[in-house]
Amino acid sequence: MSSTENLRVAVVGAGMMGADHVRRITATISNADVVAVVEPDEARAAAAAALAPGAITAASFDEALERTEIDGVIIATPGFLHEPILVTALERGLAVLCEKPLTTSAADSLRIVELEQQHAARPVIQVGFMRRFDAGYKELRALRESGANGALLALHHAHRNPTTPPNFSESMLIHDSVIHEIDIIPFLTGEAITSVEVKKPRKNSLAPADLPEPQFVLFTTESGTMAIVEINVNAQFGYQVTTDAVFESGVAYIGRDTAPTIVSAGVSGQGVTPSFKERFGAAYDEEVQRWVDAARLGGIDGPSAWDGYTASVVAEAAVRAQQSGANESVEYAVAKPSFYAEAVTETGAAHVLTEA
Ligand code: ISE
Repeated sequence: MSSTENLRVAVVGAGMMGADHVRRITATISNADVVAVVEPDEARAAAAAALAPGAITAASFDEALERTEIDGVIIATPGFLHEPILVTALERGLAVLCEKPLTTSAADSLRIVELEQQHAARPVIQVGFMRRFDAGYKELRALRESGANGALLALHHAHRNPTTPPNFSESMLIHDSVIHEIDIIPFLTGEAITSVEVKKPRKNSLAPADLPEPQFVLFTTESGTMAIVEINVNAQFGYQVTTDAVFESGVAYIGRDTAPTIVSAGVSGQGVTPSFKERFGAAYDEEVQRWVDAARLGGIDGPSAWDGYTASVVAEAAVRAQQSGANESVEYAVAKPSFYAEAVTETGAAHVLTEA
């Protein structure tokens, strides 16, 4: 495509995240149009397409590809449905922004990484780890890189959602939720995760009967930095994601003051964001804009399929740790291919191309 034309985007999956991306591309960011909403649920498809004048609705990705011209695809279906869409997109030479997780198994993610190298001259799949675009996480990473407070010793993460959707399973605590920390820990520390352990405190009686949570997931990185994640997805009160970083000579925290302080009826207090859409709204806007701008030039500007693969390996070890109660080591099957090794930007991203 010419770099002066808008990117023609298909959004696959019109649930909460997919519909939000349709709105974002249409109303908030520039240089892209939603041309297709792919969603088997007709009511959802129509509701999302109504946000994007001119977009068609289709029950499958193949149908959308037959009916309209598409340059890029945002994959926002549940994670276990990502792989076939990724394969089709690679075969068709499309730009891809794939919501997390890349896939729900390390073997499937590795297959995607291999397929991408066969089909493309450079990475074309960006993975939707939006926290890398959040101002707080970027600042924390810069603080660690500056060395101003010495080495980073430990991280405390709280990851709290108000409730879970139906059928949210124990392994989804990892694949759907903790996958964000699995990506952000290497981003913050600059190191790979080497082992993981899970502890389960007293169960919240307000969580579904078959969902033992909250849980504590403890990760260790190459140098011995430890990161503890409280995953707590039936916390009732709202959405909260915080990180406290413990350095040798200081502590830094992010995520506590993301909503305005309200003074009313004799009380002063801070609101809590209702969901990830608000907590990470600005990060999603930046993520999608940067993907669009890179995709129009044939590149990506954010986490790659390789980052998606390494996260899948750690997630699999964490699910093993949920079951075994043991400290599970993390083994990466292959070393990072040179295909993925290019200049690193502020978001840990590679493959940003510039206009000729
Ligand atoms: C959801 O899918 C997300 O990606 C949110 O960021 C995360 O906090 C939540 O736990 C997931 O279910």
